[in-house]
Amino acid sequence: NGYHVAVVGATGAVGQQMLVTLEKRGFPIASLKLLSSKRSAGKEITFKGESYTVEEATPESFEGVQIALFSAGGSVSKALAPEAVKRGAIVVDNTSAFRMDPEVPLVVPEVNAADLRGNKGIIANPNCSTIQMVAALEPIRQKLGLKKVIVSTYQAVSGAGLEAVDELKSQTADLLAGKEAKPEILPVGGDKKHYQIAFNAIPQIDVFQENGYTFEEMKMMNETKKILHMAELQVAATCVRLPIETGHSESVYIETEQEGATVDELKSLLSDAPGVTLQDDISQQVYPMAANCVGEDDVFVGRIRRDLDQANGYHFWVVSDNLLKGAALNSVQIAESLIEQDLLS
Ligand code: 11C
Repeated sequence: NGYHVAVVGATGAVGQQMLVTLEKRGFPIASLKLLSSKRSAGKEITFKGESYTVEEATPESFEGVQIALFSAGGSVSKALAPEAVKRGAIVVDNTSAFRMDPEVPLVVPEVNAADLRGNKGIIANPNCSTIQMVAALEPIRQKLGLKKVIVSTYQAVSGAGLEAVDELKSQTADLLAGKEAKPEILPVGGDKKHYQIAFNAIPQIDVFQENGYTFEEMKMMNETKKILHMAELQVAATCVRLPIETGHSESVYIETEQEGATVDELKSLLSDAPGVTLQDDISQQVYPMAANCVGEDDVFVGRIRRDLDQANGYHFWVVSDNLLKGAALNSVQIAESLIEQDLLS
């Protein structure tokens, strides 16, 4: 009983968390295929006590697959997601390959699960830093409306993959041992220059665009408008990488349509919101922190304040595990929502 499932990119940082999440949530699996690039094929992975050999993903791998969770990079998704769909699978794609395609729903189930109904086989999982922000914005938008969002991020290296995590660890050890740092990956694998991430803050995530923003910043801006169905929303992002292994943090400033809501009203909206945990008690120094969100499913919100000049302005701090709600968990929740809505044959 259950579904024929494939995980593409099973050996990566997100792929590993997809398997953890499928197991933890008891996702109904009739059969499981673990797929990867040629380089990682042949590796053994244990799932629910059984050993699986990772196979190289090819178009034929998707014969008989009903749901394919992709997280192996944009080029793999572009090449193989349509092949999977051709063979009858529904694809949940964790890359940026199809997110802005008007035919492709971009979904955070707590926010816009209904968008799944229009799918044509591919569903996009948003960027991690977008997901945690919209989960916090939606309950506020529903009650108070939303005009403007300005966000600065403090992002963990696992967003850039396991090699970036290794780079942070080895660089930190080298520097503490008095050796030279040898940056080879961050800020972006294929870019012209690489910078030290240990003991640093790098204001570049993903490649620069012609307008001066990075692609990560543009993803946050464009994806937020699409998920909230608000093309007119004013959004600006600044994305920064910090020497943190896992857990993205965000400082968010918003202006609502309605003026004058109190901080307690915002707290109440957020504490009732699905997938959100309010951690906000400054009298006890309670606020969300990256180190505490690792392995947790929720989006944590705290430090809620009214702007001192702007009657409809608010500031808050949003933290979540970028590999879970930011990626693997949200993908599995999309699959669960497809089942709930009877959209998986
Ligand atoms: C990061 N947010 O932290 C990125 C990783 O578009 O799915 C996710 C990239 C993406 O580096």
